[in-house]
Amino acid sequence: MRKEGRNEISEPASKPVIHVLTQNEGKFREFLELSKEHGVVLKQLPSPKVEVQLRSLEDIATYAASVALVEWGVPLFVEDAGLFIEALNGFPGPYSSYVYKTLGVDGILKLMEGVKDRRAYFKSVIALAIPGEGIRIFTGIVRGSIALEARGTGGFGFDPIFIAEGMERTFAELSISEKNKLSHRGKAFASMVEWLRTAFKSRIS
Ligand code: ITT
Repeated sequence: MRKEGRNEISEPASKPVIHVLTQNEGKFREFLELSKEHGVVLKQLPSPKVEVQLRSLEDIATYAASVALVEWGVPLFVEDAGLFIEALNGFPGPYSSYVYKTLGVDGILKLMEGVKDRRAYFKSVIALAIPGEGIRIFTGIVRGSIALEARGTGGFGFDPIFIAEGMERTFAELSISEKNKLSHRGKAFASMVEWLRTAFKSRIS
């Protein structure tokens, strides 16, 4: 069912409007700041992103975006993200949301006790859905390591235990804009906006 009657991305003489489905307020705050930096208007749609447990972030995001497109009929995106720890063969990866709710930050620190190889990365997969154009995927990765203990009060999820390459502070010790400059999410969002500007050049200023 189409809930709004127009494709807002093509509105002339105004900033492009794009919708996001997420129930994660930390994630939404980061997207909101990114959208301001990129000159895009972001609106949050009031329904949850459908969560199916598939084996890749790409498949999870694509499925959720397809369902949302049918429901809303407006240009929208969803994001599926995860923390991949090398010494744990990429765990929790696509299971990050569930693992955060069950094991949490302390559980991951416990699994990593005594582990020397602390390399890890965050990956963001954004699935953009545009009526009549289907689904397009944008990804971003930030490499780093798992801290020895949790530090910081900012951000969300596994931020207190992730240190990006070249940094000493955890993601939870950075401001939103500092994190966005380095993060998987910031990179995926920038790729999406770049694609939108090229694809809709005549319609987006
Ligand atoms: P939505 O599906 O509603 O967007 P979610 O929290 O379930 O919210 P994901 O399915 O993408 O989002 O879950 C990814 C989980 O991975 C998330 O709950 C965090 O625990 C973790 N995560 C992803 N990106 C993160 C980041 O930037 N910082 C810290 N943890 C992150």
